[in-house]
Amino acid sequence: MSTPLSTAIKAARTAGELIRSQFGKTLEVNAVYSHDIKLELDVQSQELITGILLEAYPDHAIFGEEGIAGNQDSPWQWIVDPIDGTVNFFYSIPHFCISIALRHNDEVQVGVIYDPIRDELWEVERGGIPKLNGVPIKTSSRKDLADCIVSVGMSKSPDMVVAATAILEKYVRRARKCRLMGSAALDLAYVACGRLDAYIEQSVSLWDVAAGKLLVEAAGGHYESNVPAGNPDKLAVRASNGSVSLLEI
Ligand code: LIP
Repeated sequence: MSTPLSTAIKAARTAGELIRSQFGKTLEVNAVYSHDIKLELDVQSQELITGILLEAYPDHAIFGEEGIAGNQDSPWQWIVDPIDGTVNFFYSIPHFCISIALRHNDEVQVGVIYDPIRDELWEVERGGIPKLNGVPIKTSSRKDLADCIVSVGMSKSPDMVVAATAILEKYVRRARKCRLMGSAALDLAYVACGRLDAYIEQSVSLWDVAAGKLLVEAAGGHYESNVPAGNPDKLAVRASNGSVSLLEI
């Protein structure tokens, strides 16, 4: 019998096969921005995911980077990023993923993040054990910022690039290393399994972080977010391993 988690895993793996098959090939570009690119493959991936989710749960809502579908009045909402790290994908940088979350009213119940290049799948159910490829995970226990690796996301708008640069300037002097990797969902998955110790980004979308939030919290980490002034559709996110104290910016 399928469950929301098994359905999300099926959708993530199926979409992963699609985008992996196109990796490194010439891609149809739908839009180019100063700090972003939109691909037709993003749309195709979300259509594939939507078909699987609504076949299993026809009365649910879909809210994704490439649009909405299903019953928008449903208290059950799937939050989908069909390719998180689209610019990496377009430049053949093998660091991107699919992120799928299910929330009931405002509480995420299921999260799945899948990296189809490394074949790494992170999964979590609220109240359950977070796993990477079926093996339980937990955040790192590093407490001293000087021992930590901090990923700082560089968002899409010029003003957020300025904000992120200021954050990078502070952390690069105090952390062991900073990273800027281009996928919020993978950043959160890496915090959850101890590869990173913190992730900070000033302007991401709900679909970038919905699954990763549940994963980080279930793995023992700390996650906080707020809505940036004048940017109601975005989130400013700070996530950590739950042990290190992050700087007040
Ligand atoms: C990306 C995020 C990344 C952010 C990029 C972009 P997308 O999501 O994962 O953290 O810095 O600006 O928003 O657009 O590749 O799905």
